Amino acid sequence: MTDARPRPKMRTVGGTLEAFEQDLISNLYYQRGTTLESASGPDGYHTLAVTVRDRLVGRYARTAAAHYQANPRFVYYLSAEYLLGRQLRQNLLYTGTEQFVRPIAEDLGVSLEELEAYDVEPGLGNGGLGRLAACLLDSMATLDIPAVGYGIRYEFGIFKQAFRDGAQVERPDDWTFYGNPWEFPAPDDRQVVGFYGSTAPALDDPSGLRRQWTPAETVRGEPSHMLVPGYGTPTVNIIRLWQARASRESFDLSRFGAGQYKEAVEDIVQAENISKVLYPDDSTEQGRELRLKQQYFLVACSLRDIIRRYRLRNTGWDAFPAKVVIQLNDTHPVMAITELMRLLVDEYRLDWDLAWSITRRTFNYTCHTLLPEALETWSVELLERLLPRHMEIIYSINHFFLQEVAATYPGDLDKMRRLSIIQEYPEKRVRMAHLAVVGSTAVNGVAELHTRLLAETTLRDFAELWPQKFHNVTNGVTPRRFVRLANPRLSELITERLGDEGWLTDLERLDRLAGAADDPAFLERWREVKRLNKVDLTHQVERSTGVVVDPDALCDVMIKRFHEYKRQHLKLLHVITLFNRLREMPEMDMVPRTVLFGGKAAPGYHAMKLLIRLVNAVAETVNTDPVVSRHLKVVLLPDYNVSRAQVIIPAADLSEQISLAGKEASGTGNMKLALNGAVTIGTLDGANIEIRDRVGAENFFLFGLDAQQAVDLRRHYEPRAYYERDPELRAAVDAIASGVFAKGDRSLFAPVVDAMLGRDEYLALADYRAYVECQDAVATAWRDRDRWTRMSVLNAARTGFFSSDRTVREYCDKIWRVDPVRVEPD
Ligand code: 9GP
Repeated sequence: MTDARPRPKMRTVGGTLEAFEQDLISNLYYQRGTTLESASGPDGYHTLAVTVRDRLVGRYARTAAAHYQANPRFVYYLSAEYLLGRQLRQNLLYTGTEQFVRPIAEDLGVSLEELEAYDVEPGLGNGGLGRLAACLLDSMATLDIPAVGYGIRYEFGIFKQAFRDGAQVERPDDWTFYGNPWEFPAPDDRQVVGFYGSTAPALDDPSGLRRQWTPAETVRGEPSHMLVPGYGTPTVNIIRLWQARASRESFDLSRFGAGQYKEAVEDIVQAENISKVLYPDDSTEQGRELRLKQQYFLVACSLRDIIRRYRLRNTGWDAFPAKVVIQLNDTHPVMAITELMRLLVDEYRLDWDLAWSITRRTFNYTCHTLLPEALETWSVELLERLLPRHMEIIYSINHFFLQEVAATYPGDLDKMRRLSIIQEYPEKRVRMAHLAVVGSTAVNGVAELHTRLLAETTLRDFAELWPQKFHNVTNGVTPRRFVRLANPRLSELITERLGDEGWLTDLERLDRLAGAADDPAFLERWREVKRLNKVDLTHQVERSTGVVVDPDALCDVMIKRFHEYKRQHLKLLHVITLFNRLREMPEMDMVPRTVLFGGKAAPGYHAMKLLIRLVNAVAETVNTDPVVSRHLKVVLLPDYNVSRAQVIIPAADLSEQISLAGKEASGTGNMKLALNGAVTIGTLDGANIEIRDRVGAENFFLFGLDAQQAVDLRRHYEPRAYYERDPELRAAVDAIASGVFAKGDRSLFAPVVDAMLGRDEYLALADYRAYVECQDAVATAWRDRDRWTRMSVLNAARTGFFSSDRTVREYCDKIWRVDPVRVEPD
């Protein structure tokens, strides 16, 4: 390594620059077995990653020691997904080593950006639910909360999205292909999990409630962990991930010897399929069984690990709920309730009532949906086969619960039927949300409207029975990743204006920016930041789609999973309306816009895959039309993920949050976008309402039905009437039907038109006119540069409430009742 220029002597928590450089060289040599002269790109990345990671290891060791010493109450967060995003930049920032890397890399003739290209996003998540889990872990560490996240180490994650002829194709996300330098294997803590088999009475138990399960199959859970550092604190928590491995006996040596190679490894393949992918397609019986296997695998491994940890410092079971609080992230890990009962009653031989009291005091449940179809149920037949003992336990829990219900509502059979954990018709199924509510101390929704609607509709009978169980904890996002890392330019401007970086851990300090909204010089700089971010985005768009977009156009962004209730089709109707207007009046003075979509559709969700195809088809038509494309561009960026979000969000001017009111539990993209100065166009849904309350009605473009109006309208809704009476709407729908976006093929997108004119489940046609008018108001506001920039500044200034630090504090106060544990500083 050359040492051409004198470099400043720097010392941070990450050590000195010289020490960092030494460690890099030594890691390259001893860990990668190579030298500076012959190192490849992946060598460089891995060496850098390991060198940065090692700065966290000392902190992790001190955190573990402090936790051991304090023996505090721990939060154990159980989640099917974690959408962590790339780790390198985050860990450079959190260790204070960012400043070292640039000069060193410069000397070596390689840029940080080049190295970062090898930093792959862990394929452990899917959408808002998983990203929320990642934000909460970040905030827990930042607030020194003793916590462990538990999840599955999916080999292929969800999938990588590509487009072929505009259609989504799913490719495996082989995210560990080059290895994952951020992860530590922990083979000593492996667990064994059983499936199938039979149960028998425990001979010494007169109550009949204790039984013996003999599984027919076992699988090993191999743990590893990734470090979760806090920002501005030495606390480093972990996320523990389980990967399924066949038990040793699974390899059939005799078959292998006989040349039956496929058969010899059959059991291994079966076992390891459990952690292959996130959310395996559940449209087949096998797919459903695999999903349930995954869920049980996660909770069985995690609970044993939690008990192991508890027993390091505690004896007996009385203190268990005082030391262990388990948060169930949605219904996927809810089988943990029955598994803890099984462990306590069958294996640790506690009596049923004590076990139930411990269990109920240990668990809490966060519900993330309002869609009844998203509340999981499992067929009794499948459960009896896969987890026979758990099914018995569910029956017993339900039996005692319904006795309680009968005592509260004597003779009210209808109430019992509605509350029961078992749904009887049309087939017997276990309602996981009911099990979650019955087995938890606290249940929470994720935005005020969501919590209210849960209590009034989806979980109404439970909210009447146990009103004190229900809480609201509005979601939040981490400002470290979604402002500081994603938007360094804006962060610098904010820090300069506020005087220090305190806002990164106390986001409500952003409200002091409100005063700057009337300072023309500040507005100018704010605009400049946004413009530079838009230039970055245009490069990314061009690189991945070939479409050239204008950085000065209004950047109109809809980034989220494709789902009917989120109404990407409503946005598309607006786009087609603009297209039609421009075709009719080529000379019209339209505000130039780039409409940017990003999002994946579940592989089995055919309606949404067709919509993706339509978005791409409309984009192609718009972008190649010589007249229209002067004012309008449409892009669907492939493979939307956290890294792409970090480029799109800082560049967005307009944030599309247009779900039908009463359907989106919260949304968190809405928060990230507002914090980065995008103005929202949205309905009164999820956390939009709280965003609007804070930023002010004059800084938010509101349209459409509210939740109650939507329910009322649904009763007598006729989408065709809207179509008939609104010429622009008719023209937009007819354009799709005419085949203009499908090279004249009228049949390709006919199902989209049929769905709109037939049932229009999410009332897009009813909201169309209000939406288009609101978009016209957006365009008018955009023309007034100062007005728009003021709105943008005020959106960022007034959304500090939506920090996940505040969310975690609320969980701590209302639900977890845990205290921080301070870790010895560096
Ligand atoms: O759909 C909700 C989304 O509104 C919310 O922001 C997110 C985090 O709370 O959870 C999503 N829910 C799911 O992904 C599945 O229930």
